[in-house]
Amino acid sequence: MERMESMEPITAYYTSAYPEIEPDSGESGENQNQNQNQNQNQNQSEPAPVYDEQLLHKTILVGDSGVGKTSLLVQFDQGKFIPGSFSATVGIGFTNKVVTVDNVKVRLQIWDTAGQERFRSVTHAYYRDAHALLLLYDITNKSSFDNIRAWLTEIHEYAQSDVVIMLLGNKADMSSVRAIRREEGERLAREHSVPFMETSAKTGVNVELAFTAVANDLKHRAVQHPSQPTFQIHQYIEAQKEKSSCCSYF
Ligand SMILES: Nc1nc2c(ncn2[C@@H]2O[C@H](COP(=O)(O)OP(=O)(O)O)[C@@H](O)[C@H]2O)c(=O)[nH]1
Ligand SMILES: [Mg+2]
Repeated sequence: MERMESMEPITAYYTSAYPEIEPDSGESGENQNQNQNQNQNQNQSEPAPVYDEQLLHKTILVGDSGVGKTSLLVQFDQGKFIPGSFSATVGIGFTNKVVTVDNVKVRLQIWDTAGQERFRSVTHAYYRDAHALLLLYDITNKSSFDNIRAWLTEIHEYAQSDVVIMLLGNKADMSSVRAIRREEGERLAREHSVPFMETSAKTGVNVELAFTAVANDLKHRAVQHPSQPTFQIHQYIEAQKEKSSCCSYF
């Protein structure tokens, strides 16, 4: 906890609109902008914002000790599973990852919590500037699932109201000793209106998808135009799951 408090605060910001330049209309950039401004004035509408690739999205992994937070991050970062528990010190700090969404680079700064896995021990400031939270339980460990409600209470109390939350049931490769059925995870997620999937840091199943879905949501929120429909993360996940249906069954 002390260590977390002594960390540099993360500054992340959302930018508003830039004028959108249409490619190859045969006019110079200046004229284009002028025309566009005229059009805007005529239409009385805002230009569609362009995503700023310098944005850094603070993303935090939370959940009980032993659910596989560090393993999940290592699998996403390095594409491998390193068996055995990581010592607390390995989990401290963050990993920067770039996820490409619709041809733009979405930068995630992923923080792995270690040693703060008991409620009320994660500093509140740590939640406050989070853009996304991946909340993990272990499908073989009932208490890690039961604690999800308490984690969510804490998150709703201290995180920004528009934080992107995703519930993950990890260790899906261990279905023979499963303690929590997938439907239970789905039900809990529905109750709290958060997206859900089962992952395995060991086999890599759905690990990429979990982070990509979050990156997609963050990207869409950053350029959200009031007149456009909001990004539907649930639908995105379902569509991606269908595409790779070979691998989402355990
Ligand atoms: N079979 C299996 N074991 C896992 C998985 N993820 C983590 N583990 C193991 O669970 C233990 C705790 O993992 P760790 O990443 O240290 O959990 P953390 O305390 O939440 O960071 C370690 O022994 C990992 O090897 C998984 O998806 N499948
Ligand atoms: Mg850890």
